[in-house]
Amino acid sequence: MIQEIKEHILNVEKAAISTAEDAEQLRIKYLGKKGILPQLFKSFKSVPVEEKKSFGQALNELKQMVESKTIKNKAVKGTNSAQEQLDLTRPGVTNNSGNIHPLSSVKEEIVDIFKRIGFSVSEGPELEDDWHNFSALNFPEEHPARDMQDTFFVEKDPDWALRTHTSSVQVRVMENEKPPIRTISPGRVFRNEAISARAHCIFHQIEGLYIDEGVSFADMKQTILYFAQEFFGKDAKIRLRPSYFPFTEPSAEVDVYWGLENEVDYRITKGTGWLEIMGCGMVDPEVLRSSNIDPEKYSGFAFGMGIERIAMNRYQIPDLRYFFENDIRFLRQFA
Ligand code: 2U9
Repeated sequence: MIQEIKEHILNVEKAAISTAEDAEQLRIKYLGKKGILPQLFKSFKSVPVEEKKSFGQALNELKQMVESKTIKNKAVKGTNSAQEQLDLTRPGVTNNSGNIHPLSSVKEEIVDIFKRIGFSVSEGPELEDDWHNFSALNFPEEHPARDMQDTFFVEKDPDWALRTHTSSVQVRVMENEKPPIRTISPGRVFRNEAISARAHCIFHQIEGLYIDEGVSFADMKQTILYFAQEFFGKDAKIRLRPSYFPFTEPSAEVDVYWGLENEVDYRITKGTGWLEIMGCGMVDPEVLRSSNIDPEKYSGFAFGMGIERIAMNRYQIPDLRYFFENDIRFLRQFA
């Protein structure tokens, strides 16, 4: 019996297999339901005890031989045509995968920095009503931002417009959640502006809001310094200049020290070394009250930045329009 198995092993070893069909034939002959191996396994019972061990080993050797011969040949010669067999001289298949848009990667980086200190991310509609975009944020009726020249209103219904900032999302958070609120809202915003190298009618913002008992101007400064050092490097310094926004009081513009070494053209820091990166301020008590948050009990700070502006600086992009043209030669540089 063992001699018979050894002959099978030799036969399988010698078997010439040039197509998947040959491999399948061999598999059926040995491993098929009525094949040689199942028959041999059946006869195992009648083998004398002292021969069982070597019989079993020989059977396993045969089985492995058949399996390796059939599987290997099926994979390599997965076709019947000799011409179509593996051709190692053929050029490789190039992987044409896309890459993350520079605005998305800058946005993700900023979002991650704030997530690390407990901010959640909130999103909301791009088409907004007058309340969430303007009134709840303390914009007076006659404020120029409400003007047709700055805002894309829905034709025939001036109560609806494309949001001009993502602060509207944060108004919705204030209406639906109780303090403590710590949230950032990244998103697309729309302003009726002439398109140029420095301005576009569509751009992206990230705004942040922190409301709790006892939140102070010092908390705001420290949070912004933390952001600047995470994003621009641990030596980054910031300075605040007084400013005005309807929704914050007091308000400030934030500059980060960028130095003059990177000043390839005078426009970046205008020769001062300081680069404007965002606006911020303490949330106006009237804004808290509009969303039913008691300003006697709670205070908060907010900030906002334009993602294009930060990305232009990070990648030294001279014209904001590149971000929106989807020119593959521009986008591939960020792969
Ligand atoms: C609520 C209350 C206040 C968000 C803020 C700024 C300052 C700001 C601009 C930066 C450049 C917009 O993209 S930009 O043109 N934003 O300077 N934004 S404070 O203030 C809020 C937000 C939500 C409820």
